[in-house]
Amino acid sequence: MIDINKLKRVSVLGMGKSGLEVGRFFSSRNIDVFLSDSADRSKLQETTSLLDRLGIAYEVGIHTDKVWKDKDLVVISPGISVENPAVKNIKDNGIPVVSELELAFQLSKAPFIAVTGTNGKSTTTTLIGNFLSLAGWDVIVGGNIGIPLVEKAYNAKKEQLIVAEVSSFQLELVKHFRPYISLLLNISSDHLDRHGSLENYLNYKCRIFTQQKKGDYVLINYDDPLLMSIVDKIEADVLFFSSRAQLKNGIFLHNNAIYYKNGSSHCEICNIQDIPLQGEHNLKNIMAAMLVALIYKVPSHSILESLHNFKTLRHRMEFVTDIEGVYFIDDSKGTNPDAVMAALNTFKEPVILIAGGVDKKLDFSELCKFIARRVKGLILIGTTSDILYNYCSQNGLLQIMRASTIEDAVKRAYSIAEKGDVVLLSPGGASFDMFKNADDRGDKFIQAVKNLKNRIVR
Ligand code: UMA
Repeated sequence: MIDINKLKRVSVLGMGKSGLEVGRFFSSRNIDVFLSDSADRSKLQETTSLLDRLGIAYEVGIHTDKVWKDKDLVVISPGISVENPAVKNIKDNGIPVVSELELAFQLSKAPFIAVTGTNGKSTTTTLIGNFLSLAGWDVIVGGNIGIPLVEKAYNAKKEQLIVAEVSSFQLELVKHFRPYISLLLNISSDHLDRHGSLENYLNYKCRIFTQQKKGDYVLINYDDPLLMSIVDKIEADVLFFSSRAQLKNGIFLHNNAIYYKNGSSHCEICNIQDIPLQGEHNLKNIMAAMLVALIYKVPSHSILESLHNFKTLRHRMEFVTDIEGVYFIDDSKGTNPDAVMAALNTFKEPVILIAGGVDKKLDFSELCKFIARRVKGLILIGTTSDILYNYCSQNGLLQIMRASTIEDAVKRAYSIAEKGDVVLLSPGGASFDMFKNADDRGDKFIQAVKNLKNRIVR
């Protein structure tokens, strides 16, 4: 286990959100810290001037041996794979490597509630945070959702609760990570460019419960066959959630109401008409979050009050505006095929889909069959344009256009839209080909829609 009082010299690989936070954490505790980032100096100007101001040492453009020489520990940013030669070199030289998640866990007195899955992680993490804090718990929400945890976890008191969104990237480098409750929401193809196969991706996700023991909880989606295939590996107590089956142990949907059953106790939590979020996928996210709230004995009325106050997260099925009766929806965080299908399933209206992005080596054949059946038109952006174009046209979709920029995509979508249609940005790929990240892509989409509206509605 990491003893912060014994750490003298540490380094951090990657100077993004996570790396920067870890650097500041160690530096403010007078531990000699060194940061290393392989990107060009020109891309890191803001970061390097901040590090200069803070007096933190760093290198850019390359990971040299300075990263591991005379170091007690190296913290690896989530975006850097364990297969990266720099990480292998550090390990080969016998220096311990951890992810920021593992570091945060080891330094925390507060228990962790950890949420993973391919889709719905941020929504479920936020819901759990909301349910518990409205019921009076002192909650810290963070992790992959965009809030590094190390500083908050180190300062947390044991009565507090840490609700962490956890990615497969962060789980690559955990060792003792043992949440009190872990949630596995769903598994479908994602990040295969990094993990190589669906099996490897699933194995990394399973690390969320490897250290959990009886008395801890693992909450599993009963409707997901891949997740059900790993239940036997779990030592902790398992509870299920389902929108399709009536369960003996867990939370489920039956006759349009949500029920909780545990042994002989059985109660109705609410009717689905009381739920403001749309789509079966959201119903499952809500049930998973409710299970956590029920473990902490949060009363149903408090869960419902919290649900009513829930605001859609940024860039996740976020309503932008309407232009002459055409509705624009931003789902920039829909970065894999399942997310796009879930997004399309929430609309009864005709949809013009804007999709495409970085290829994460995913199989788009099922998605394209679905798109061809479901959408009125498809506007393609980014590096996966060709793959999507070929599959969708083979499946009979006639209205397909390519766009060079997001502005162009918005204009083309509007040109074929009629009153009552929905224009949906749900890319099904990562954003780094054309944008800084998914937030940047969403922001630029919103801006493009607003610009178009200003030109049209005078
Ligand atoms: N870098 C190197 N060497 C390399 C590769 C990258 O130095 O070989 C550098 C890059 O030049 C860059 C830095 O590493 O400067 C970026 O680090 P990072 O990719 O880990 O990004 P952070 O800004 O630190 O954000 C990370 C998570 N990013 C990823 O997992 C890719 C964020 O999740 C997370 O919110 C944040 O830490 C705080 O915990 C984002 C994400 O896309 C949202 N996650 C994936 C997803 O949700 O699908 C897993």
